[in-house]
Order: sequence, then structure tokens, then C-alpha cells
Amino acid sequence: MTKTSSDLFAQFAERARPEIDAALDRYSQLDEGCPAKLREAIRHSLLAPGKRLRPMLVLMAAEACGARAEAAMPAAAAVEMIHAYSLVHDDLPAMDDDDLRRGRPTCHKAFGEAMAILAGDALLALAFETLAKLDSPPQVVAQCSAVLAEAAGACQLVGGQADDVEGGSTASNDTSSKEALARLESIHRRKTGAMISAAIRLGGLIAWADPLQEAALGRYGERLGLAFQITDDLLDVRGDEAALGKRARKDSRRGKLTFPGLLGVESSRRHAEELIDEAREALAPLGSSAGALEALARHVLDRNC
Ligand code: GRG
Repeated sequence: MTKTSSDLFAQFAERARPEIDAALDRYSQLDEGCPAKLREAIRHSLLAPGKRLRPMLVLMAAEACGARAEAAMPAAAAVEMIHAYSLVHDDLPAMDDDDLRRGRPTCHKAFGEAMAILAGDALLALAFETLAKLDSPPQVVAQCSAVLAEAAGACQLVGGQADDVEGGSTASNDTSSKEALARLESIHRRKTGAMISAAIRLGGLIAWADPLQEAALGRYGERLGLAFQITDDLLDVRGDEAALGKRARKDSRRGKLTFPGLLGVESSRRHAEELIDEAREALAPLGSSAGALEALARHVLDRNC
């Protein structure tokens, strides 16, 4: 990573992360009617120290298309709420059965399985309640809701997870590696990529992006989402649990398909680099206002957690 882009990302993150965390704290107060244990479970997972990449993408995309980042904050918080819900449910015994997330006990380990399911349910609803706080014209709020609901829904996030649960990303001897790669990409485009793309699209919608800007953000998001998953798999192989804040090497131990498992570490790394190059090229129509998005793309390639 060049010094300039690393500085640019660090600079953006240093400014945005505390603002995102403050917004998440504010929007998850839930004083009236919410049982204390449920509130604690929701906030345990939502306010845990995640990287906040998805909310930062919302803010960066909005800024790249000429809006103020603050105007997009409810959308940024909404995306993080859906992400947090998906992690809570993904960690459940019926799914990945994990005990560590973001360096903390997973929600069901801390609060029990029933409360973790309910905390996830509540986070999903809270996301749309929060999105509705956008100070944008009703048609923009409606479009944002549709984009977010679609990305979180049966054909994207939940669908990708369903295929994964059904063994879609389990290694098998009777499929060619080309077929296996296509299957793996299809799962991750939905499970990981869709929410990343939606985050970027929301920023564009809030800033009234024109069709050219919208198309550029779409191409950027698609490449970034897949590259993010490949680097996630590479970090899992490296296995630094302290940095990751979660158990490492679980996928390979369970016989699940991964990019390094299919392509090898070096080719996976090259594939991620190509995708990040394409993502950065896609930003050309946005000019210098897309500097933070460009820096984030480079950061994804070089991240260690
Ligand atoms: C249960 C509906 C449902 C979906 C689960 C998000 C997901 C689908 C599963 C998470 C499992 C996983 C480790 C996926 C790989 C990529 C990914 C989404 C990682 C977590 O995102 P980060 O690295 O996490 O941005 P932080 O904690 O930094 O926000």
C-alpha cells in the first residue's frame, strides 16, 4: 500500500469510526419497553469493536458523490445493524457454532441461545427503523429501504447463507475445481458481497448519484465484495486469532471450500489483487472525490484483521 492511500484510509477511519460508534450507541438506546437483558444482548453485539467497514463505505460513497457524510449516518448505522444481526445468527449452534466474535464471547455464549436469536431479530427490525430516520425525500428513503431489504433478503444474504448451510461450499471430490469456484463465488457474492454493494449503493442514493456515478459504484462494490471475502479466507489460513477476534481455520477444518483451498494461497492473493485493481479503475468517473473509497480498497488487500 502506498503511504498516501494508507494515510488517507487511516485519516478517514479515525474521523468516521467514533462518529459511527456514537450513532450506533444513540440508535440502540431502546429505553421504553425493551427488556433489559435483550437490550444488553443487542448492544453487546452491535457495539463490539468491529471494523465498521460497511458503514464507512456508506459514508465514503455519499461523500464521493457530493453529499455530506453526516446525511448518510442513519443508513450507515442501519447497514451495521444488519451486519451485526447476521453475525449473531451465524455464530449460533445451529449455524457456525462459534464462541468468540470481535474478541468477545458470542451473543449466545453471553446471553443464551434464545436471547441471541431475539437480539438478531431485533437488530434486523431496528435497522429499518433507523434507516427511516434519514433526512431525505420519501422516494430516496423508499429506494434505500428496497436496496437494503433486497441485500439482506432471501436472494442475497439469507439465500447465500442458506446455500452455505446446505453444503454449497463444502468440498466434494466429484465436482471440477471450475465448478467449485463458481459455486463458492456465487455463495460469497450473496453472503458477503451483497451487503457491501448495498452499503455503497445507499451512499450513492443519498447523494443523488447520477447514472454514471451509480454504475461506477456498482462495479466498485462488486469487485470489492469478492476481494474482501478472498482476503477473509487468506486471513483465516494465516490464523492470527488475537488480531481477528474470532476462531481461525474453522472453514478448512470443517472441509468447507475456501479460495486458498481451491486456488492456493498465491493465486488467491493474485485474484484479490486483480479484483482490487478493477475496483479502483471503476472509480475513475468519480475523480478525486473517490479518494477514500480508493484507499479503502487498498486497505482491504493489506488488512490483517
Ligand atoms: C445468518 C443470515 C445470516 C447470514 C450470515 C455475514 C455472514 C452471513 C456470515 C459471517 C461469517 C463470515 C466470517 C463471513 C465472512 C466474511 C464476513 C462477512 C466477515 C465478517 O465481516 P468483518 O470482517 O467483521 O467486516 P467485523 O467484525 O469487523 O464487522
